[in-house]
Amino acid sequence: MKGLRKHASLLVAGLLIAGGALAGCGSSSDSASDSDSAASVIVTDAWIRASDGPMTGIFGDITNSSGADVTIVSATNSASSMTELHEMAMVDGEMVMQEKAGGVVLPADSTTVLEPGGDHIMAMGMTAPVTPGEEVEVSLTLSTGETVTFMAVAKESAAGDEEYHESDMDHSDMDGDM
Ligand SMILES: [Cu+2]
Repeated sequence: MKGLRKHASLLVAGLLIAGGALAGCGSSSDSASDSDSAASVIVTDAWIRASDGPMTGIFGDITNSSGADVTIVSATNSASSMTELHEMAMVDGEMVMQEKAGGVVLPADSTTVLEPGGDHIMAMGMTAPVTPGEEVEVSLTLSTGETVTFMAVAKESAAGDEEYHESDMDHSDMDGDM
């Protein structure tokens, strides 16, 4: 009996670990074995706004070459305890950022740009300042069950401070490579 119980609790622990990778994505079951699409979503030119905290934005170009829409359902990063997917919205005549319901959709065979003034990844609850040149690891969990991990390099940017006022969207110091 003892042995059986021990085995059962190990099994539960294993399921919890496996389930963690799919958090927020209840419907995808066996897509982790679908290696064909492993590299179908690629992040380039990723950067994080250098900041003393408590929160800052993460940006980049995300290319989905899979032929089907894919959704970023959640994210994590090494610079903060909490990560949200944000969008800009007009609230009471002012542009503010808010959590994007349902995640960020990456349309099939196209590149989605995360940039100041648009959809972005938000590092919240930073435990230490992020200084220019520093690299932060970011992981995205996709609706396919895949995880995409990349490094974002910290850059100074005056573009859109955390409130992202509409008039702040003219950012000349960004090296737009698109
Ligand atoms: Cu934000």
